[in-house]
Order: sequence, then structure tokens, then C-alpha cells
Amino acid sequence: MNSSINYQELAEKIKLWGQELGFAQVGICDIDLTEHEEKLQAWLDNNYHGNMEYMAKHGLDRARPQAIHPGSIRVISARMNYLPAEAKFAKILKQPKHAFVSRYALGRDYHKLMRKRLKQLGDRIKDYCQEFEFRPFVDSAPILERPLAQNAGLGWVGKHSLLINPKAGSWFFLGELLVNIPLPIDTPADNQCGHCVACLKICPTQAIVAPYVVDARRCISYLTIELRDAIPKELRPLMGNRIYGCDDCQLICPWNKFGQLTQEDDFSPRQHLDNVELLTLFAWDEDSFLSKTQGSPIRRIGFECWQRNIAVALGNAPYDLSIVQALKAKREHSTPMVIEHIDWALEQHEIKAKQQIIPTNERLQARLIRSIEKGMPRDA
Ligand code: B12
Ligand code: SF4
Repeated sequence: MNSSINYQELAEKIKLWGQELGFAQVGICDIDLTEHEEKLQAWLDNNYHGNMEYMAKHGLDRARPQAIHPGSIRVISARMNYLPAEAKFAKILKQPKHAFVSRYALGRDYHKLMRKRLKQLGDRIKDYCQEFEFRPFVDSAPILERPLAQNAGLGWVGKHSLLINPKAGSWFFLGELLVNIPLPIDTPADNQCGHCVACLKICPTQAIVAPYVVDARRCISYLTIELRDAIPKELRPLMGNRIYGCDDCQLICPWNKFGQLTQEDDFSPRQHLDNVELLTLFAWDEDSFLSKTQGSPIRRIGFECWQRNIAVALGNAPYDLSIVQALKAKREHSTPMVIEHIDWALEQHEIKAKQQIIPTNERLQARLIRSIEKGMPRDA
């Protein structure tokens, strides 16, 4: 290594450059994740990854950054806020005929944006230090990003398994550079969840099966984004109007009162996705879906899963003839998987329609019985 480089000074510069490039915070840690190996294996052994084959494929390499990028000895971990102004969470979650799209997915896909900035950060470091080698990652590598960020002092892994920062909550993405120079490392953040279990309690599908352990197969984020097959019937009613991702465990987290808004215009909502009716989105055909979701993370789930998710949300909406008509119309030219979800939604509306009629009938019957009784002789 080049002894003329003052790594302490360089580490300070890196943090400053990171902020100039739009990162809310940058920290540095070593690559040792051995303490996570056993738990990661247990998570995989329990099949908590469901159909996410890429999780099982890389196995314990996720806890071994050097296996992904040989020669790495440090990780530069960075976080970027994504919450747009006026997030309108509660408002939309309370309106069952509106679509709830997770707040991270309202605007431009973060992967490209963050990777580009991380590459710019890497290039700046390279200009300063010739022997510097790096590889930027944002979700793109099988690597435990949250434990690394915790070790780099960016926050702690909360009971919902997401990284929480004491001054910024959890509404941020993570990304990192694996690097080959001996930068000084930061102090890992302390866990401050305490006795709070609000996220475990609020989760609509009870996906947080124990503190710090998420069974992805139950998580609405997995069901709406990662799963390519039919959504298990027993979980559908619990999904409400959430058609892409879920924010509930973060919404309830008391640390998110310190949540910070994004500085990136690119994360601003597109296509009014922060406040749009389910029927408007259900009316999109495949061409509209592809053009309207250009550059958005939503595009990667594809039109079929998009329709599947909206069909479930429509099934969860209160009875409405226009919803029933839209479901029936779409049924004519949908794939078998979407048809199955549409049929489920129609069944829900049949049940709701009956429930609306039955109470009226019961009331009428009761009135009828009362009037008959009144007109009847005492000994009848
Ligand atoms: C796969 C994945 C998912 C899956 C699985 C979630 C999960 N918890 O693993 C699904 C699709 C469900 C998902 C959902 C979401 N995700 Co996601 N996801 C990932 C991804 C690609 C990999 C995560 C991973 O490695 N999981 C494997 C498991 C084993 O990891 P783990 O949960 O940390 O495992 C530990 C615990 O299980 C614990 N453990 C296990 N057993 C036991 C037992 C005991 C006693 C204890 C104490 C601990 C313990 O030890 C394990 C090892 O450390 C990361 C990016 C990355 N490369 O890290 C993004 C990432 C974690 N996701 C992210 C986001 C934003 C989300 C959502 C909020 C999106 C949304 N709004 O819908 C939700 C949140 C749901 C939730 N509560 O987790 C962000 C999180 C940012 C942050 N602030 O932390 C990341 C980092 C992406 C990014 N680059 O920004 N995600
Ligand atoms: S994202 Fe939603 S479904 Fe997934 S663990 Fe959090 S609250 Fe539960």
C-alpha cells in the first residue's frame, strides 16, 4: 500500500464527497460478517426466502464480501433518503378504492441512480489514490447490506430487519463500495429498539415472525414484488389496497418521526402514483403499463403481476358495481393467473353484495313479523 496516503484524511474526504454526491451519510467498516453466517443459514433453512432463488443460490457468500470481490478489505457504506414530500401514507391506506404504492417506488428506480453516484464517488477516490480498486453495489450483489451499514455506523438493524438511523429513521436506501485500501473503520451503531415491538404487531400478515426475523413468504413486499405465481388465498384479504410493496412496519416505527425527506427530484411521484384510484391503474393495457412505468422499479414485476396485485386490492375494496364491471371486463382477455385472482375478487364482491342485502332483508322480515304479530289474536 502507498505509505504516502493519509488514510484518516482520505476517509474524511470520502464522507464529504459522499454528501456532495447526494448521500445522506457515508461510513466505513471491515468485511467481517462471520457472526451473521449462522443466522443467515437458519433463515435460508427455514425457507423464509420463498421463491427468491437468488437468495438461496449464493448461500453464505452473502456474509463473505471477499468472495464477491476478491481483494476487498473495507466497505464504504452509504445511505440515500427517498421519502418524497407529502408522502400521504395514512390518507391512501384509509381509502380502499385507491392504490397504495410503497413510498420508495413512487419515482425513478433507485438502483441506477445510486450505482451511478457510488461509481462517481469511487472515481473521485481513485483520482486521489492510484492503487484504489472498487466495485459499487446497490442490491446488485449477494451481500448483507444492512449488517454492513450497521458496522459502518449508519444505524442499527431494527426488529423489522431494516436499518434505523437515530437522526433519520429508516426511509433510505443502502449502497456500498467494496474497496481494497485500509481505511480507518467507524464505530458500529448501538441497537436502540429497546422493548418496542410496534412493527411486529402492526404487520398486516404477521411476517415478522420474531424480532429481527422476516419470513419473506408472508411479507406483502415479497407477495407484490418478488412472487411471480399466485398469491396465497389466505393472505389476500390481509393485503388491503397495497399493490406494490408495503410500508407499515416503518410507518409505525417511532424512530421515523425523525425521517428525512429526499433531496432527489427523481424520487418524486410519477403518474400520480401517490394518489390514484385502483380502477385507473386497472384500466391500463400492457402498452400503457410499459410506457408509464419506464424508469420505475415497478416495471420489473411485469404487467401480469401488476394486474394480479390490483385484482387482489379491488377484491378487498368495498362493494361497488363499477369495480365488478371492470373485473368482469378484464377477465375476457387476461392470463390464467390473473383470471384466478379476478375470480377471487369477484367472489369477494358477491359476498359483500349479499352481506349488504341480507341485513336489509332481515330488517324487513323483522318488521313484517312485528306487524303480523300486532294484527294477530292473543291466543294465536
Ligand atoms: C431480499 C430482500 C427483501 C425481501 C426479504 C426481506 C428481508 N428482511 O430479508 C423482501 C422482498 C421481503 C424485502 C422487503 C423489503 N425491502 Co428489501 N431487500 C432485500 C435484499 C435484496 C436482501 C436482504 C437479505 O439479504 N435478506 C436475507 C436475510 C437473511 O437477511 P436479514 O433479514 O438481515 O437476516 C438477518 C436476520 O434474519 C437475523 N436473524 C435470523 N435469525 C435470527 C435469530 C435471532 C435470535 C436474531 C437476533 C437475528 C436473527 O440474522 C440474519 C443475518 O444477519 C436487500 C438488499 C441487500 N442486498 O441487502 C433489500 C433491502 C433490505 N430492502 C430494502 C427495503 C427498502 C425493503 C422494503 C422496505 C420495501 C418495501 N417498502 O416494500 C421491504 C421491507 C420488508 C422488511 N421488513 O424486511 C432496503 C432496506 C433499507 C433500510 N433502511 O434498511 C434494502 C437494503 C435495499 C437497499 N439497497 O436499500 N426485501
Ligand atoms: S413490509 Fe409490511 S408485510 Fe412486510 S414485514 Fe413490514 S409490515 Fe409486514
